[in-house]
Amino acid sequence: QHYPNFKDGRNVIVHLFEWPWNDIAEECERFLGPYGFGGVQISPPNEHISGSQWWTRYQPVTYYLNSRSGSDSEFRSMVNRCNNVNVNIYADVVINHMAAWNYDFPGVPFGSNDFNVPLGRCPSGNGEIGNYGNVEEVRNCNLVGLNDLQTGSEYVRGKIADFLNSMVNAGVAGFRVDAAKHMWPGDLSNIVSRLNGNPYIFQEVIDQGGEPITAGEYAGIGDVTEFKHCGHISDLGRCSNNLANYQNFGESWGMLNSDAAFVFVDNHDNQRNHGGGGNIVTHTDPASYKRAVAFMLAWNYGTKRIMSSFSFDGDTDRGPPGNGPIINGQGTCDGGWVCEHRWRQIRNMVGFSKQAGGHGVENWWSNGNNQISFSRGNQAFFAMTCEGSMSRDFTTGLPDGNYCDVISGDPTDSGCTGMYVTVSGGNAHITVPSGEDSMVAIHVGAKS
Ligand code: ARE
Ligand code: CA
Repeated sequence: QHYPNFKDGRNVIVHLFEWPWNDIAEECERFLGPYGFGGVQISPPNEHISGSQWWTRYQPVTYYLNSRSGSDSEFRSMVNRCNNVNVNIYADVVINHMAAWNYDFPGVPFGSNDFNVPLGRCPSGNGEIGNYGNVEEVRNCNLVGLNDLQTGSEYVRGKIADFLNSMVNAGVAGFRVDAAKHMWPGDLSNIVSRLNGNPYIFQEVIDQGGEPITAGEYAGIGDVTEFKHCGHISDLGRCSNNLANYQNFGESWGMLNSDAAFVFVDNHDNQRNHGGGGNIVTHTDPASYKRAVAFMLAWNYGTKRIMSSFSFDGDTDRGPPGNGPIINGQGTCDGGWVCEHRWRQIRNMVGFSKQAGGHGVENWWSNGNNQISFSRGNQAFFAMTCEGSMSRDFTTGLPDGNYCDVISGDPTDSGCTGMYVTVSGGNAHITVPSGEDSMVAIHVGAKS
């Protein structure tokens, strides 16, 4: 289904890529709950091949909830602790395939008659996907050697549904379906129909145009990743496409309907040039990245996910640092963990997004070029410049009062550690700085 089962008006998901379950539980209680995050996308929780590379998680061996991130009991404890502070858990599920080996997985069990290649259902000569223009090949052959399941079979569907239901029963709120492009929509929809409750479904389908399989084919089952968003929002972050052009950013740009779109700036693949990467802005370019994430969170399009990475210094196979994330005295991370979600400009825009809720974009203004502002109903107001600093009277659409700019600082009990903005008669004189944080963001949740 399309509804993420968010609690308490929360509406942003963070991907805590490769975080251990115990650390996620702590993070829910000490940070994600208080800052208004709606949920966490976790790395695949079931047993996988061994090895230090991050991508071993995408090679399942059994459906036991036992992985590099932790044991079955640690998993259950994490789900409970996060749920208790209104933060949902969304599991990344690898159900198109098993590991790249010999079609024998006794721990499920799956044998050679559960896989498309040995059953003779893959039309390519070598059992591999080579041609994304051939739909049958994309869906019935092996993706980079990964043993492709025959998801048309009653037995395979039942095993997958049992696996997913074991997590629903533990309190998981939804699933990221890995490699959904490689599954027939009818098979996936049958599996989803077997699930208990109403878990949120978001499907990974890389659709940049130019292939016969489209993201839209999956929109009836649940949300679908909108990869076109990554490039467009990266352009915005880098100030390489006029901000004024973003006035109608959404469906009319050839992207999915907002109701079905799952959006993000970068993900664990394209930040390291896997999965059709390319020109995507990441944490390695902080100024551009903060602008891109902030605009995504301020805007009213799609269900939003923030990336939280570990650094890999160009080594695209490198796995996570051996120890879990270390939180330093500034409240950011050390030990090789980037924790973009803890950067002030990003975490505070999560609160902005919660406050903006379902309110539409209003009071759009631009100088026709590279300076913009808009409100979200009468709840929140955002301004950005890619063209020097801007100082002017803005129509904010907000009730009168003193607001805290959550980009330059944090609201405190006594006021604000950053810039104050005074709204009077709905208007405010604001100076938006040029340079690293060329934005101002205020909302009624941070008003004195
Ligand atoms: C690893 C090794 C391989 C080896 C394989 C088997 O890197 O060399 O052959 O193991 O031993 C991840 C990694 C892979 C890794 C795999 C398994 O990215 O490198 O392989 O785990 O360990 C396509 C799919 C899309 C997929 C991307 C990566 O359509 O679904 O490729 N993304 C998901 C995950 C990945 C994960 C998998 C799927 C597999 O997010 O993290 O792989 O579970 C065009 C097409 C795209 C296509 C893209 C491929 O853009 O439009 O559809 O994406 O090309 O470059
Ligand atoms: Ca398949």
